[in-house]
Amino acid sequence: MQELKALIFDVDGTLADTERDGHRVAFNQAFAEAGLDWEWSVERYGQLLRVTGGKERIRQYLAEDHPERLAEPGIDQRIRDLHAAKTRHYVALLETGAIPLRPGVERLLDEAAAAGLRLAIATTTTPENVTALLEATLGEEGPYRFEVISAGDVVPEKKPAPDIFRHALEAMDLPPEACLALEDSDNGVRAARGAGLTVVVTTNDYTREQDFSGALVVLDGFGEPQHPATVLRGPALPGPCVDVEALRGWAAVAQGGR
Ligand code: XBP
Ligand code: MG
Repeated sequence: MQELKALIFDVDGTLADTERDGHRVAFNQAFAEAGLDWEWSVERYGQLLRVTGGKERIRQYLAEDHPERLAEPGIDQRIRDLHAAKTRHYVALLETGAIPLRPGVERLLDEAAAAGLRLAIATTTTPENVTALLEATLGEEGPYRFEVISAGDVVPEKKPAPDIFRHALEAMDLPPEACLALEDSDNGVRAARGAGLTVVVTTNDYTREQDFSGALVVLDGFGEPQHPATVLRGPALPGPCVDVEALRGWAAVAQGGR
């Protein structure tokens, strides 16, 4: 049996609830700054989240709501400029400390590191965003807790393509059987499964109703000893929250013939 050696974390929606009060707000700030009257409501943003990647999301919005804009000369550069402004606003927002880690994340990172598990990140978001989130929540050393940060345009195709998880696996020189992926969305589950990984899902407000049939286990969060997590589907939790013992147990279940 292949022993569990590493955890590969998604960022947006998994490490922190960044989308509604972070990315969405920053997109709207970038639009307003550019003199555009585009405004993404909480609900509209939920629909647009089907498309991963900020530049790709702006393009999808234009295709749906302003298709004539896509034919304008220079539109590709316009999207890149809008997205660069959005990243600037998003990083500034994170630096205010407005977005905390989800409950249980810091505990789990500490426990995993203490148990000798290797830690990596596989995300569609821009690398600067990951660094800013980890520094704002875990301090200057935050990013260094992860030996690999695979992010954004480093691969040609974003989730649900498996490329970003393959990128992280290659960087760690580990087979997928030695790792677990921690995700929050159906796009993320498809990407991780495509790379051969077993997936543990923690849902959030935007992803709760999605189809997680590819995941081994689905929970409502990582939980804390005083605030237990609930398993929504899959094998039971041995204790009140997701810890190294639970992850090792699930990795063993996955090896047992999934
Ligand atoms: C995250 C995303 C990202 C962020 C925005 O998906 O889809 O696009 O919403 O980031 P996942 P950028 O959690 O599955 O990685 O604007 O930097 O692209
Ligand atoms: Mg996510």
